[in-house]
Amino acid sequence: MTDLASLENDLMTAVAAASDEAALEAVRVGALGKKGSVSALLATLGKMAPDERKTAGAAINALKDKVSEALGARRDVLKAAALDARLAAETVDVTLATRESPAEAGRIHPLSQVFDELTAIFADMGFSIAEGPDIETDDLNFTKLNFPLGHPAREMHDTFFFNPKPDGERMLLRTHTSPVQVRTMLAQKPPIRVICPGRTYRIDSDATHTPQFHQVEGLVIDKGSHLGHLRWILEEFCKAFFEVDQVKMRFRPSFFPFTEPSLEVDIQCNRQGGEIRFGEGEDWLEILGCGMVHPNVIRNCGLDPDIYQGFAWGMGIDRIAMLKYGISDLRQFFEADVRWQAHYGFRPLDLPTLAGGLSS
Ligand code: 2NL
Repeated sequence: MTDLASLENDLMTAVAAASDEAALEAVRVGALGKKGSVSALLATLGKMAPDERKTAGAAINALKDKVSEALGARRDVLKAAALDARLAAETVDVTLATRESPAEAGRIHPLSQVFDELTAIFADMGFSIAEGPDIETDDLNFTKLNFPLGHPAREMHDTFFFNPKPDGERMLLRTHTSPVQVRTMLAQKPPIRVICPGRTYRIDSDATHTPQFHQVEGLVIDKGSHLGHLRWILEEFCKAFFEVDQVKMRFRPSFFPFTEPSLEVDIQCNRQGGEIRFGEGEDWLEILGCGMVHPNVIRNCGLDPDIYQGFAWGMGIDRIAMLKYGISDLRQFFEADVRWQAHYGFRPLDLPTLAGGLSS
């Protein structure tokens, strides 16, 4: 019986040690197969005396059952492990690999941001955006706009002129975006509602002037457009742009060759605490010039001033961008310093909208 016990011990060890189903099958054949160790023991029963056969038979059959049961249990374990291994090895990754994030994230320049804000605000009021060339004719930049010959702006020291062409015409870098409005009036029939943002050029250079700067002008021409409409538009613009619920405005008389009457507009602000806040306080800040379009300009642009009238305004984009975003020196806009851009710039997909917030 010690032989049986040690055989049982060997077989159980072999079953436990079988690391896959093939190894386990080899153990089964070695024990229970035709020439297996347990089968060989069972074959000895026939030659035994009945008494001996009774006890030995029971013991050998018990061993056989025990080994069968252990083989079955071990097979279940190995089958489950094999299935787990297959499941782990055969997984299908249905996700797309993410793209590597850029080493450095770009930023939207504050001037581009303000261009987009202006577009959102005025598009909401039904304005179109009009653009024109930076290189203009003297006629569109000055003559059509009622600048008299000999006006200081027409002099070499204020305006960048190109060398005269053979026919004597002098092209120039536009000194304001007004020629875009002139082009609009020449090309379209009223009603006209446009804003014209863009680059402008004057010979001027110090802490508050750069030779190239940015303007946005607006123009409304219809049969009954008047300063009351202008006032409302500018008030809506100021509230939306400076992101305040109310802002007081003040109109002062002024002069421009292309408007009559001409006005300058100040908005209410608070300068206490080294920071300007709009829509509160007792101080005033000039933000734009405006007026009723001069009848000569309307006529010069092919419209009858006895039928059509309207208003226009103009402001410096650099200036309002500096005011809104607390930028102290105009020249920083033009330096292309990436560290400055990282601080003052905007995230590429945060497009300004009236519903989602202009600058948040
Ligand atoms: C300012 C003042 C202004 C205009 C621009 C304009 C354009 C046409 C006709 C009449 Cl086509 N006016 N533009 C009118 C008033 C003022 O700009 O201080 N800009 C920075």
